[in-house]
Amino acid sequence: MPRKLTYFNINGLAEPIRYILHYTKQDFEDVRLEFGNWPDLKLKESLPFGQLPLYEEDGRVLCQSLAIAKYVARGTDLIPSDPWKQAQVESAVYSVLDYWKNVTPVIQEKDPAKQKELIEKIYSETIPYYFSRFSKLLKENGGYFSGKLSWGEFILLGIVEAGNLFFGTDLEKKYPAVEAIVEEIRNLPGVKDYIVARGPYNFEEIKARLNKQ
Ligand SMILES: N[C@@H](CCC(=O)N[C@@H](CS)C(=O)NCC(=O)O)C(=O)O
Repeated sequence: MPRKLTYFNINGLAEPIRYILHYTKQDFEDVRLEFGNWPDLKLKESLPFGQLPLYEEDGRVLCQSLAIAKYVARGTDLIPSDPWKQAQVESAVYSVLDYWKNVTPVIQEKDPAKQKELIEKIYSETIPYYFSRFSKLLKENGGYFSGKLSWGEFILLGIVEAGNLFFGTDLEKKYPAVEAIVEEIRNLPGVKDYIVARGPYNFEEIKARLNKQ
């Protein structure tokens, strides 16, 4: 079954999907666009909502990173069988994305002084607010969002790493429960090899592009 995931050559919203595909040993074409070539208007117009990631399988297309992540996790042990646990995972995932919605306007801010001010607020308010709650959820549920590893913790890892790339730090270090799950997933078979093969991301290119706009 040919699978294709298209995104930018950065971690962002696609990395948890890449991690799940590698962990669950599903072959896929990992298409990475360079920021310098975006917007590719022809491609953008062909996308269901003009944005990436896009997942393709057997001629069908799917957008929205969470829907894609959950779809590629189906039929694996990453989806809890109990409906309540499934809902617990989704509740956590939506909260992780709520956190990220606070960060994206800061990444996109072009005025350096304003961006500095916004980063300070993210550090003093947003990160402590959300990360303390992610920690609490993980601690209350045996280190996971619903008692065992699910696609939800992959989303958390992806969003933590996307923030780390932008802020130039390791946000999880101050939150041991978050750090533990992040490290657990990074060391999973499939994921570990992928990270080694992939190497680190470089945020300079995206910064240069955002500054040019
Ligand atoms: N809710 C969407 C958001 C997708 C999104 O924001 N994609 C961004 C990259 S992270 C994008 O395609 N930006 C380019 C553009 O909008 O032209 C998802 O989760 O997939």
